[in-house]
Amino acid sequence: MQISKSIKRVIYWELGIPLALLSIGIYHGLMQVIYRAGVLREAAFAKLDYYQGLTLHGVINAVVLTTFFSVAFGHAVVAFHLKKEPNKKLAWISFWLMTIGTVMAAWAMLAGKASVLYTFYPPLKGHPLFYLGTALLIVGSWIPLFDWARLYREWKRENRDQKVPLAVLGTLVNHIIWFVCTLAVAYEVLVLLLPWAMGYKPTVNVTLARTLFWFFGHALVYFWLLPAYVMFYNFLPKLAGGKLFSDTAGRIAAFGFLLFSIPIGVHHQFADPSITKGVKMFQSILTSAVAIPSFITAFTIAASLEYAGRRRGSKGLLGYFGKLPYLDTSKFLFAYLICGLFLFIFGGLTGLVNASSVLNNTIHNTAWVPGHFHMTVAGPVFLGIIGMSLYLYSKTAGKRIFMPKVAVIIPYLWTIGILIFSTGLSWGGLIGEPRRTNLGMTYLNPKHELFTPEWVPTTMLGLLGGIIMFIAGMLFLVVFFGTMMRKSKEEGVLEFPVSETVHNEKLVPLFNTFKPWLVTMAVVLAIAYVPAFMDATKNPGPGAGAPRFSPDNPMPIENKSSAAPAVKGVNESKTVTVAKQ
Ligand code: HEM
Ligand SMILES: [Cu+2]
Repeated sequence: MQISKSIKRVIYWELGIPLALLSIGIYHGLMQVIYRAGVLREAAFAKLDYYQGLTLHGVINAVVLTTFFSVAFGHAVVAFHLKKEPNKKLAWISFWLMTIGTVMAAWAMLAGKASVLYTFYPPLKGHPLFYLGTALLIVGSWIPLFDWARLYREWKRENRDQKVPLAVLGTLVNHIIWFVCTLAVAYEVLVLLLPWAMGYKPTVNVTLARTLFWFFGHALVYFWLLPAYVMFYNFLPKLAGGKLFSDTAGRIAAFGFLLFSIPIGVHHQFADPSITKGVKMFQSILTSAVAIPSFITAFTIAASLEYAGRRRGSKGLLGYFGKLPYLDTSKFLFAYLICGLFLFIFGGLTGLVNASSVLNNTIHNTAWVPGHFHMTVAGPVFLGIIGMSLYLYSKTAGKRIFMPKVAVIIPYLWTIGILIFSTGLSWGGLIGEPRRTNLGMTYLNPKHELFTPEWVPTTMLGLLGGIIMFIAGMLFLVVFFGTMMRKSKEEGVLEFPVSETVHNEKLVPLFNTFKPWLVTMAVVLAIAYVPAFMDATKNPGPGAGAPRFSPDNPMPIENKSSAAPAVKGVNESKTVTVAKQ
């Protein structure tokens, strides 16, 4: 279909800005593996410090890129499936709020005033503009949901007995999750952190801030993932040359995420002392419930791929894997999605270890954790985002892909990189290698008394995998911006490879409406989170909470004068790796 120039332009900017920033994000990924392997034994390189780089890496890759993309993709999905255009003015207001917020946060990070990592746990204090910028980015990303909901209601009125298109359902579910979970982080930022960072309040309740953060933070991972799920259900079967096995399964999975993706955030706080065992136990069990929509998806997509393979003449139990269009440049998006799906198997399995409160003790804050989540957020999420960005841009702009053969190889190269990288980090984690630590300063420096030779092979694997990922990432940027620089060859249209379904399943009213699900969502949330917030409020820590700390100093900011000797000691011995977890 055709959409207006104005909406096209919003989409292009929302794809292009975060991808341009990705060059900084990926550069710091490479730097981290270099420091960690002990190749660099400095606190900083090119005037950018390890933690400053790690903050830029986490914020750009995992927050800015994912949020901009989800909004752009949502505009396209809603417009395409409902045949209704989003409101131009609102789309631009949302874009500008997100962009101004990003610029503010980027300035604070690049100026070295907010090296607090993307989790910005207090008592580490960042510059107020960092918090304000993040809040603006979030508020900007709320706006489209209300506009899409209006289009959805209009469409419903005109199409009473029809199923809501699955892609639209997934997009709305995703942004409802996002709206609800970001309310908590907005409260954390605006009510707890900003007044404290600006000096109006002397202390902050660290546990409460962390609990609010993870109310948001776990749901955030589903916000990352759901656009990829929309692609797996709606586009992957068609790209593979088949049909979607069950569309009802997709609806059940989407509503399952609505219920279970928020009330499980405490599984990131198994080691927080102020939260009682019962709350941890309950949320640990609910975490297992989230495996249900994931398994539904895994089986449905596998069945759809099998259907595609058999249509192409495959034989035997698993023969269909041999018949898929892995290197077909005209279907390059298939390669991105199938690689993402493959990585997700390992991401899911390692995630089960994290989710078990007992096993979690073994891997908590070790390199295992980034080993795990690069197979999710840098797996299906990232590959879905970059593959779809290229697809969406080239279709709507009517441009041919720059270097199509390279475009189709990139996801395989990335996958090989991640498999090596994550093997190194996971193995390292199991033998105690810490995450969020500039290992080159101490543990991976042979001249240092803390040198730990067991971590040489693990960090070397991390380095090798990281270099391959870096090359693949840079090649993608060349392909994407190379495509942008080309002249349009044909008229651009908004088009998606939409899959038909194998069976024409009956419309089940329960899976065609939001109301009962939203009510149940509120009930489950209250049961899971009221006790958690009560625990956190009851235990603010000694005094009324913690004072402000800067990332490079173990003494509170207010006590600078008395801290001077201690800091000197730390710098001299270089034995302390700043603990930020
Ligand atoms: C060239 C590619 C990449 C490399 C080499 C790389 C490497 C790393 C390493 C070594 C860490 C752990 C550092 C530490 O804990 O000390 C890390 C953390 C992280 N990475 Fe990546 N990464 C890459 C791409 C990505 C992508 C594409 C995403 C997301 C879309 C991502 C998201 C994250 C996040 C969220 C963290 C956690 C930051 C924190 O602990 O605060 N990375 N990365
Ligand atoms: Cu989680």
